[in-house]
Amino acid sequence: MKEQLIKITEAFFDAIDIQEITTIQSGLINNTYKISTDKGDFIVQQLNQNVFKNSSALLNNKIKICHFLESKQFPTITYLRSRKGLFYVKEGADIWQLSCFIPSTVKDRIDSTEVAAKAGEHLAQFHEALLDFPLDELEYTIPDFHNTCKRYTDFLENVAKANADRLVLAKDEIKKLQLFYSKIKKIATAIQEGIIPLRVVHNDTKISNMLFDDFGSIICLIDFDTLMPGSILHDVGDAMRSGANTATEEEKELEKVNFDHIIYEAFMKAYLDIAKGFLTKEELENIHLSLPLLLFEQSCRFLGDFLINDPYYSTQYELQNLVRTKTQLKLLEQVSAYFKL
Ligand code: GN1
Ligand code: MG
Repeated sequence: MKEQLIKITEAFFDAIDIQEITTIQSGLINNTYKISTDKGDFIVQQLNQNVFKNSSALLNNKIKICHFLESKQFPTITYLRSRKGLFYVKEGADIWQLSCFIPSTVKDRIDSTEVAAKAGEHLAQFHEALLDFPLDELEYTIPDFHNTCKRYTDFLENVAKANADRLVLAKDEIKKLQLFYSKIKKIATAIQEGIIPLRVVHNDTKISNMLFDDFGSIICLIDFDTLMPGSILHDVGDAMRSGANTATEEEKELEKVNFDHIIYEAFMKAYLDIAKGFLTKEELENIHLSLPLLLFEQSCRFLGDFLINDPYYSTQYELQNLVRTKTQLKLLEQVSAYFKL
């Protein structure tokens, strides 16, 4: 690995001495490393081109948005240009990017109402900062990424072609998702029909994509791979899917997984204090559906992947995508009871 990383970093610097390499484990999609060098610390990331088939769309979106945020002095990631003047390098068929490492703490979940409020505030400020970014300058890096209706039909297709053993293991979860769809269909359709407006959103706002300082404030959001037009409901829901879980999406002991409504309410209050200034009536009326929508969608994605032997999400053990599904479904049940859905 070191030899490969030397080759990549040398495309950015004339001479560079890599002193230490650390693999960053938290993402499920790309390969990410932190390197400590004589020129400072950097993040080197290899794009997963099975997932991101349109790499130039992704690179365009990322760089345009980072520059736009920088022009507003809104904190963001800094990508470096290679010696050829590009924001990436190609190594064979692989695409790599290099960005400045930001000393910070990464959290999987939110542990206090103060942090919840700071996260809600930051997400609203992020959406607000992007209000005047022209939507038509962004490309769709993954079409239908948060099209929940399509995620559900894709899931049903995977049920139809499932591995027989896994189908038996997942029969209760499949039934739960089939029963729940009617509760989420209306809002999912309203998003597809544009009743809920399209805005520039992040689309992957799990808490581990927020960098925190020592005081629990957010330094910036990271992982702009899926930044594209979408609904703010997706960002709010995805932040709370991880933030308001008393455990993580990987927890095997389900009794540890619970919906923390105190964290949820603290986050939402801070988010809405700012966002009520720019959200439409339809967004405000439906904002409480953000979390169940995303929990449902994520369950369809994890379980759909499990049923066809995990081609999408990286796994370290056999039943991991089923475990992930169960954490999302447990939260979905509690959240539905909380909102009386
Ligand atoms: C993936 O990039 P990463 O690993 O943080 C996924 C998200 C899921 C998440 C679940 C491009 O995010 O949509 O919510 O896993 N990203 C993509 O942990 O599919
Ligand atoms: Mg991501």
